[in-house]
Amino acid sequence: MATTVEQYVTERAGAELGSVYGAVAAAAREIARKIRLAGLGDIYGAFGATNVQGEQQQKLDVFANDELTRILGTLPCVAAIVSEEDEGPVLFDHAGAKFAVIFDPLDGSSNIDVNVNVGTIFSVAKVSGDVVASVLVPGTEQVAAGYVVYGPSCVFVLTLGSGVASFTLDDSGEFLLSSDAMKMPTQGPYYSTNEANAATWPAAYRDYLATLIGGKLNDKAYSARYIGSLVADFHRTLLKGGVFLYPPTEKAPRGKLRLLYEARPLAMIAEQAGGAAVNGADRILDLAAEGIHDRTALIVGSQVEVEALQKTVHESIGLGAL
Ligand code: AFP
Repeated sequence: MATTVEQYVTERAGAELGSVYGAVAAAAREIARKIRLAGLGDIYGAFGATNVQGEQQQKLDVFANDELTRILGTLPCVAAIVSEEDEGPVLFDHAGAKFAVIFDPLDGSSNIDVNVNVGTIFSVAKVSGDVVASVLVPGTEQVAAGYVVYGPSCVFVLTLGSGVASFTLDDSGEFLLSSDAMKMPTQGPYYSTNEANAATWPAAYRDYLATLIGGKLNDKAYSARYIGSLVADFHRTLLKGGVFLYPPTEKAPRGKLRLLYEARPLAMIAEQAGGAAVNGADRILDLAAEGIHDRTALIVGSQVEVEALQKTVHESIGLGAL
């Protein structure tokens, strides 16, 4: 018998966390259905409002956020959800609840209208006392993480802090185990970045990219791949190896991506698959957040590429060897 997401998590981490993953899977199934049929309903395009990040909300952003909030809100073990789309946490009146679920409901949503992969990214934190304080602590305290990529097939990837597994949505609406013990290659064939921003990156990042393009990192020949949908770019990097980088830019000097909703969950998955994730100088999972919507630079991928980038950044800021 094939294993569902909820069964897999329940067997390894108990029924409460199993129910959280079951709820995310249920929401993802609805989101996947909505995306699949998007062209047939009035679902493409902007919702007509901006979110707390100042970005145009797409109709599917709103649907995905509502769906996750609604389903997770029914679980007695969930104290709160913290969403990229909301200004603050949504608290539930569940006595003794011990988890907060932190998510980007639909990442890469500007790609929806052109039928390009998008995704849901999430992590689970333990709540003790104040919800916000509980989620600002370094990412090493995360209980678990995962993402769903809505692509040619719909895939749910998760870590419970010990390895990475993936599940594929079947025709009956169940995510079934399709790959256990996933490993990221130690050095990959791809780099993935928005090179149009390179002129305003710190020089160390330009030097690093020139090293990759010049075949000077262990004589490896690289190809470029960039979708502009983090989940999809990360998923390829996880499977094939290489590096995804979104460095600081003039427009976003602290980076564009969100520490809580994007960088931390993917960093945990990358590390659990044998890869690495840094903000340039420091490991992503060691960073505490100042606010729930903090942004960060993100360099994530195979060990060889991420270590080489970190070394280049350290040298550029005079930190010396790692
Ligand atoms: P949207 O959700 O607004 O499409 O943003 C997507 C995203 O946060 C992330 O998924 C991509 O990696 C990144 O932005 C792409 O940013 P650029 O368009 O600046 O390359």
